[in-house]
Amino acid sequence: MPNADQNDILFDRARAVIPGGVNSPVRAFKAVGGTPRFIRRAEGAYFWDANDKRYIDYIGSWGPMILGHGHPAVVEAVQKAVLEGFSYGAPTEREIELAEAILALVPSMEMVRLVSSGTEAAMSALRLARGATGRKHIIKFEGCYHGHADALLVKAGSGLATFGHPTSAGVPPEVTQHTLVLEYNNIAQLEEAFALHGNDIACLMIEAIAGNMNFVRATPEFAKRCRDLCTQHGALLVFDEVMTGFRVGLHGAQGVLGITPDLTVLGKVIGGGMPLAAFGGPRAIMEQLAPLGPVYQAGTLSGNPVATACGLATLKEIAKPGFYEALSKKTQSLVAGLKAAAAAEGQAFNADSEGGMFGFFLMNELPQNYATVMTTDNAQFNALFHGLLDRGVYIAPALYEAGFVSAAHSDDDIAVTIEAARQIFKASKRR
Ligand code: HOZ
Repeated sequence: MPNADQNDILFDRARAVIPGGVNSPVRAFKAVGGTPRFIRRAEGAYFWDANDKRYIDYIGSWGPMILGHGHPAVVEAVQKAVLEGFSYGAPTEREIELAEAILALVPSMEMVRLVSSGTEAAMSALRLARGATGRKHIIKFEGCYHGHADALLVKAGSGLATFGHPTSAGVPPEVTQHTLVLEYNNIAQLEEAFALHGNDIACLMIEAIAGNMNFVRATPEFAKRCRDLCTQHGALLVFDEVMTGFRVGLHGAQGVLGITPDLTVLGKVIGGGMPLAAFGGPRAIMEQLAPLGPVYQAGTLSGNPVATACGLATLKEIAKPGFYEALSKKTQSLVAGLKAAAAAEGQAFNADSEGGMFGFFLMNELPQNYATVMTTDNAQFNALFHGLLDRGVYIAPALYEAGFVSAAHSDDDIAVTIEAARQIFKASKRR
């Protein structure tokens, strides 16, 4: 069978042994249809699927690959670490080095704990916030994703007096009854929520530049109101910077917005592509964690020596002078080129970016919240997704995901991407 599609063959095999054929749902292409591409290898700004077709990669493992795939300094650090052992379950000097490097770059954090995934970090930050304040309630925003801990898989109730409803089977309503889900960028609603529940709120958790409803910024006024209301009511402000940390800039979304959160949740870039995440904040709060304090948290692979080597090598590269200026310029040129191509073909379109993270929308205005993002015409997005994929450009297979540019993307990659999008916009005009 010389022309058999190897992705189809692998997908059939995968579905027999892995639910849906994937180990994380969005990879299944359910939203866009078609067969997921099974990746064989990656290098720089590209990866190759099972048919050996090359794609310009704009997901970068959903954020971590800020240097591109296989950066020589990172590969060298990982190879060296692997030879010294995969995991010890005992402390290492490298964990201290990584903690010191993170704290030096994120001034709101005085102490940090390393864990293995963003979900774990967000879940632990939440427990810490509740433990440190002695309160139960938490605020989150519709469209912000903080991993799949039970209390965070929740949608809004019918009003501010009713708390959230689970969005997943297997989550008892009792577990989400303390989670209040509010509309992103809605200051009036936020004020009302604090007026009603302020003294019972342990924390407000937010992606201050949201990357799980495509790319939506908190307005500076909204972000400031979050900070002020938390301070006023003794609640902790938790910035989930799993996506934005070291991605939108060297000091994360908090640096971009000039807001100091109480706790910060990190992941993705700090592991450079290996399973590593973290949460941190002021010493007095972090010392509530076991073994010092009463809030329990632990992990066999936390601070793993290979993952920390990968993260450290990545942080060293991105902290070099001019790194974010160059990355931002590249991302901005992609966004500007896509906008110009859409305008030339009469396609409703808008786009935004910060550092190496971007989003685009098949509508003229930049959305301010999840409900607006979800008014996107699905069929139009899917046509764009598959048109790009056919032309060797891989963007996230869902309209509610952000995109990522790496230092390895060349001007030519950006130009090829813009031209591919222009062709698709033009073809869709004819339909
Ligand atoms: N949590 C990611 C979407 N925002 C998906 C991660 C993955 O499938 O690798």
